Amino acid sequence: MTTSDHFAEQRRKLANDFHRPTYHFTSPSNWMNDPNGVIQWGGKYHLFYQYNPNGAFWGTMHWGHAVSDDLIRWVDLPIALAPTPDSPDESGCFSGCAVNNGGVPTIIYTGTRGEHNEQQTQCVAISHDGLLTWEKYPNNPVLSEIPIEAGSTHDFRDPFVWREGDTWYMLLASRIVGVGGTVFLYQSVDLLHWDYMHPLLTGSRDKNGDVWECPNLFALDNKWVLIVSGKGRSVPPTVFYFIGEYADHRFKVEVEGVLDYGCFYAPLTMIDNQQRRLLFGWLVERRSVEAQKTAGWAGAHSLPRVLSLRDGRLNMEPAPELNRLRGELSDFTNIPLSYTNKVVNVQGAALDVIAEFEASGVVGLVLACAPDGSEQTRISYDPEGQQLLVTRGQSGSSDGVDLSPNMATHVLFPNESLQLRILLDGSIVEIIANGRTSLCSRIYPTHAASQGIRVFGHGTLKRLSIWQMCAISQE
Ligand code: DQQ
Repeated sequence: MTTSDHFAEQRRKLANDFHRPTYHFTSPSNWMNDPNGVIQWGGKYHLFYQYNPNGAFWGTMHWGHAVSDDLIRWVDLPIALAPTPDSPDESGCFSGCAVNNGGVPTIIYTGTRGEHNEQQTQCVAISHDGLLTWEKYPNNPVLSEIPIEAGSTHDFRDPFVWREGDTWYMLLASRIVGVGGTVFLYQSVDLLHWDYMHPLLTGSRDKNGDVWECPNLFALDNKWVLIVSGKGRSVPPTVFYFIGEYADHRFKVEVEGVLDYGCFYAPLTMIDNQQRRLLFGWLVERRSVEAQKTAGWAGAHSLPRVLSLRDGRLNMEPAPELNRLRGELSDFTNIPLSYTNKVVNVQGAALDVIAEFEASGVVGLVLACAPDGSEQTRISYDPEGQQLLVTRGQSGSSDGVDLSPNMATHVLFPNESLQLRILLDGSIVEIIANGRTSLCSRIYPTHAASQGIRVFGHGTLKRLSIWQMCAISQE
């Protein structure tokens, strides 16, 4: 059986699971997490991802690989990186990036050793056959020493590399013990010998987490943006962004924000040949490991988002290529709302929804609703409290599933209406409000028939457009 037949077979076996997304990328089966090494090569988009081929749980990290002509439909390729016994990545090939080094596709990633992946060093691999197979640099690791100011820690990972003139720069995510998450800046002329420069930014432990992971630094609309994933004792895993000036290899923060208020984590960005800065994130499961193992798969990626700056804030729009998956449209305008739920005569578990509200009080939508309303997920906005809320108490099974509400602060400008873009796909609910507040959530309805839609609130639903979405896989 070829690799592609094998992956197709795995996808076919899971195709009837109505929690599994149909138009978001997920691995053929088993566990996946962070996007890795996203790069455009020869016109095609390559997506790598943290992958455990041994089951639907985190461990033995490999790099899965998929390729796409259009950013939306992905073809599975063979595993790109696997741990090599008795080597710096013998326990795992952790996250990293891919760059074009004078025509040579090059991956820079973190190799781990030790039972708890506690030895984290930076490794290089190159491809001679157009990104299909990868040869690890024989003298790996290329960097193993953690800067002394970090203190006593083993967190030292997730290289993000870019080029300025003839010099390569790299950020590595780590922590300064007792202070907070940090990103260390390095430079190199050949991607193999790295000189440490200084911490580019260190967060506050209480606000941004004890440790940072998966950094990104890039120019955007005349500013620079740093994105990090932070976590720790007082902070659940959260993606933070910082906008500011980057000059003389120092970063001065002007604005900071939370990139997502739900289950979106460890994003990676790339620039494509249309000069778009694209962001891919991991949508974390919100059910027990046992439930994941029973399902046979875990993890998915967000739809790629195009980043821009608007009014000094980070703006995110799903890549317009997504519109090619739109099927039947149901369109409504100027629906007067009453506080009780009004049934919208549309059903679906794979939907792209645009809703625009003129809110005089709390307004919202109910999705994934059972015919009798016994199961439902409520998305509401309170203009007074400036809060976007996803209520999951009735979303479905309570067996090992997180039913707690998701909340985001969302401030509307004077006279601005509430605009919600909702991408519902099986267990995935991706919400972007007015292009700038992101809240991704996971739900696990118990009935395949929980597909109804209702609207409610005080005010007017000026526009409601609902597209049925086509699946991206043949299986
Ligand atoms: N996931 C990887 C690490 C990274 C973490 C391991 C973030 O490289 O720090 O699977 O989700």
